[in-house]
Order: sequence, then structure tokens, then C-alpha cells
Amino acid sequence: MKVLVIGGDGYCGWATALHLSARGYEVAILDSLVRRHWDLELGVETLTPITAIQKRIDCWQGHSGKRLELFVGDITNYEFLSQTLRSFEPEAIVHFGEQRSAPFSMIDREHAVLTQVNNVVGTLNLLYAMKEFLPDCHLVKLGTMGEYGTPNIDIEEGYITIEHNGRKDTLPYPKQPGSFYHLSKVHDSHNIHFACKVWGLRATDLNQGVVYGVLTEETGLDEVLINRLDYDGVFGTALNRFCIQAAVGHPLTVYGTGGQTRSFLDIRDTVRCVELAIANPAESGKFRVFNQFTELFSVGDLAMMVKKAGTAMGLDVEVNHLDNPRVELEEHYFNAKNTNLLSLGLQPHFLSDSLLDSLLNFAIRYKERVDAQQILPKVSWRR
Ligand code: NAD
Ligand code: USQ
Repeated sequence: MKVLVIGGDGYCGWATALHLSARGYEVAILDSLVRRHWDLELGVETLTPITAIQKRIDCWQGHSGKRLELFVGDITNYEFLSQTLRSFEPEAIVHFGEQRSAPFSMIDREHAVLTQVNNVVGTLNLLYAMKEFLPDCHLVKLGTMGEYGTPNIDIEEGYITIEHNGRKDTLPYPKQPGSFYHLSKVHDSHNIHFACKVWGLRATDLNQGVVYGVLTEETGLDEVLINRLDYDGVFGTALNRFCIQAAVGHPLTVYGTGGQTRSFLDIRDTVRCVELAIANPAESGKFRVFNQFTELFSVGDLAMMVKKAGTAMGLDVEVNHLDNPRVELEEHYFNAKNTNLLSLGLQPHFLSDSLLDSLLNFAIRYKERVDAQQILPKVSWRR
């Protein structure tokens, strides 16, 4: 099967492209490389020394004998996008190609607009291009658990059945996202749902939790295949940041009380979930939603787990509670369903001492590359 991975030079996309290629899918990567540009603009670098995309692809060919096709361009450019779809003719498209940082989207008006134009227009172009050239292709779109926010009831997978004034219906689950980035994902979901309804497209929205870890079977084969691992205050995410902070002796940056609970998954499960979604496509006209995570943790609990693992390795780990730069509930109910992917056969990697040890050791290996100035959060939701 031919699969186009949009955003295939990024953290989730690179690991997924290699995972699918290793399993016999014919894979092409489409990426504008804009994420490398945003890093330069912010003056940040991934912990790991990622190589040029062409070098990565050559190296993968050397290891696997398989060539990934590469299309460098921006999906907000409709001409480029439609030419790519006509030339590669994928049967499934995995769409990771968005601006994915909540703090980046909250820097100022320009970054909020950039985020929403990039994400919403990119996805809308993709829907039109699929309608025009590949109406039977399956769209596997990366959404986020953050679309739901933190409601005081259980979170279902995309839809909820409600009885109101004696009548009953199954409706899209209410959305209460916490940043202009998370809002862009909600807008995408609505656009995709509508396109499935009116044009009969088939799509799966993978509402993914926070991803942690760096190594997958394929990216660990060679240093040239190494994946990015962000630790800075804009693109770094909770558990990855805590491990890198522990490795360099920086107090762990828990925002507020740390009672914020989120859903998490290992990057080795990200690649597997996408594969499961592709192998079991949505029916024509159907907009499916899967909650893609394996466990729930509060950020305070994660910090304590990293402290325990770090201390056992001889690191001196302190936990610091900073004033929360975000506007979010710090103590709340959070219980989300995740049965759809499990019933397709996902066998989760649960967060374990060995994963924490390997992530900490990985961070220690590259700790000379850490710029301590980039660790504290500088973007405030209130400004
Ligand atoms: P990333 O920034 O590492 O990768 C995104 C890639 O998309 C980059 O290589 C970037 O150059 C490319 N891109 C962005 N806009 C593009 C455009 N208009 N045209 C072409 N390419 C474009 O991000 P990631 O962490 O790999 O996240 C991938 C997807 O998964 C995102 O949609 C994100 O919202 C979602 N997600 C990520 C996480 C996480 O913890 N990393 C969690 C949940 C959901
Ligand atoms: N947090 C801290 N300390 C830190 C970093 C974060 O306490 O140093 C807290 C935040 O305040 C928040 C939680 O940890 O309550 C998660 O923050 P995060 O930066 O790890 O994740 P988030 O901003 O939600 O975004 C990340 C990805 C995004 C994806 C989302 C999934 O960047 O692309 O959509 O995770 S989810 O969180 O389920 O919405």
C-alpha cells in the first residue's frame, strides 16, 4: 500500500515513515521543513543532532534497501499539494504536517494567525485535493486529546450520546481546547467531519495525547536516523522535558500545583497506532475518531517518577513548582476512553522504570547540547 506521510521530517512523522517502510508500505514523505526554520527563528535546537532529510533518507535506504520518496513543499500551496497527490497516488495519507506547539501559538497575534492559517488551510487544501484527485484515499489525521479540554465528565471517543428534553442523539463531543493551537485542531476536526459527510471522503482523526520517548526500532539503527527530541520551553513537552532537565541538573519545571492530568503515550505506540488505523480504514463517508493514548498521569506525578528514576541513577533531581504560564485548571476530573485502538490490537508500552532509565541515559549522552537558557517557559497565556 502506498502511504504519504505529511510532516514526515518531524518527531512523530519521521518515526512513522520508517516504521511503515520497514513493514512493507511504499512510503513518501511530504514536508516543507518549516519546523527546522521555526527552531532557527526561536534560536533553539533539538537535544539530538538531526541530519538533513536527504541524508536521513539515503541512510534508511542503506539499512533497509527501501527508498522513501521526498516531496519538499507546503500544503498551504494547493498547486504543489495536488501535484504531489497526482504523482504519488497514495491509498492512505497520514497528516502530521502542522504547527504543533501550544506555547508557539500563544506568543502573539502573528504566531496565533500563523498557526491557524498553516493548520486549518493546510488541512482544508488536503480535503479539496483528496475530493478532486483521490476520493477513495483514507485520511489519517493527527488531532489531539487537548481538543476536549478537561470536562467534569468522562471523555468519549469523538462522540457522545445525549438525551435532552426527551429526545436523544449522538453528537460530536464538546470541545474546550486550551490554546490557539489546540483550537486549530478543533477547526480541522469540524472541516474533516463535514467533508466526509458532503463528499463521502473517509477519515480517521487520531486524538493523540502527549508523546514521550525517542527511540523506535528503526530510528535507533543509526545515528543518522536519530529522531528529534525537543526540550525547550516552546516545543518541548512535559515528560521529555523533565528527563532532559534531570540529566543536566535543572530543577524540574512543574507549572502550578502539577495537578493537571493529561493522557500520554510512548512514541513506539504512536507509530503502531497509525499503522493500525491505516490497516483498518474508515468506511467511505465516515469520520472516525480514536483517542490515541495509553495512560493518564498528572504532571506532578510524572515529575516525581523522573525524580525517583534520576535519584536511583545518582542524579540530583529537584522539583520546582513555577507560576503557571498557561491558563488551565490545575485540579480537575480527567477520565478519557481509549478502547478503539486497543480493540484493533494495540499492545501498549506502559511507562516503566526501564523507559525512564533509557530516556535519562539518552539525555545524559547528549547533555552538552542543552542550552540551559531555553528551558524555562517564556510564553504567557495572559499577555
Ligand atoms: P513536529 O513539529 O516535530 O513535526 C511536524 C512536521 O510538519 C515538521 O517537520 C514540519 O516541517 C511539518 N509541517 C508543518 N506545517 C507544514 C505545512 N504547512 N506543510 C508541510 N509540512 C509542514 O511535530 P510532531 O511532534 O511530530 O507532531 C506531529 C503531529 O502530531 C502534529 O499534528 C501534532 O499536533 C500531533 N501531536 C503531537 C504530539 C506530541 O506530543 N508531539 C501529541 C499529540 C498530537
Ligand atoms: N507542563 C508543565 N511543565 C512543563 C511543560 C508542561 O507542567 O515544563 C504542563 C502544561 O502546563 C500542561 C501539560 O504539562 O498542563 C502538558 O503540556 P505539554 O507542553 O507537555 O503538552 P501540550 O502543550 O498539551 O502539547 C503537546 C504537543 C501537542 C499535542 C498535545 C497533546 O505539543 O502537539 O497536541 O501535547 S494533549 O496534551 O493531549 O493535548
